[in-house]
Amino acid sequence: MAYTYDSQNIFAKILRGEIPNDTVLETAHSLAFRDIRPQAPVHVLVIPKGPYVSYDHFAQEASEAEIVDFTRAVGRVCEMEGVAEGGFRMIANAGRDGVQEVPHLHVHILAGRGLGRMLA
Ligand code: DGP
Repeated sequence: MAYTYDSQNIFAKILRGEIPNDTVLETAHSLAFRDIRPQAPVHVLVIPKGPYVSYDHFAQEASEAEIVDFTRAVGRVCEMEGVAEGGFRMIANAGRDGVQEVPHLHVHILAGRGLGRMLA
C-alpha cells in the first residue's frame, strides 16, 4: 500500500522542536520521550526521526541504519528505565482499527505496575 505521511502531526512538530517534550534518549535516527498522558509509572514513546506512519511502513521502507538505530533505542530505553526485571509491555498502534491517535510511528514502552493480560 502507498503510505501518506502528514507532516503536521504532533510528533513531527516535536521532532522539529516546535513543541516541547520530556526527552529520555536521542540518537541519530530516533527520539524517545515521556508520554503526555502516562498509563503507567514508566510510559515512554520511541519514534524514528524519519517520516513513517506506522510500524509496517517503517519496516518496509526505512533503511537498515534507521531500523537498527530504532531497535537499539528501544533497548537502551528499557535499560535506562530499568524495566527488564519487573517486565514491560511494548505497543505500536496502527491505523483506524488499531486506534492510532498520532500518525507517526511510535512504540509505547509501559512498565512499573502490573499491566494485566491483553490477549486471552
Ligand atoms: P496512540 O494511540 O498509540 O497513537 O498514542 C498516542 C500517544 O501520544 C498517547 O498515549 C498520548 C501521546 N501524546 C499525544 N500528544 C502528545 C504530545 O504532545 N506530547 C507527548 N509527549 N505525548 C503525546
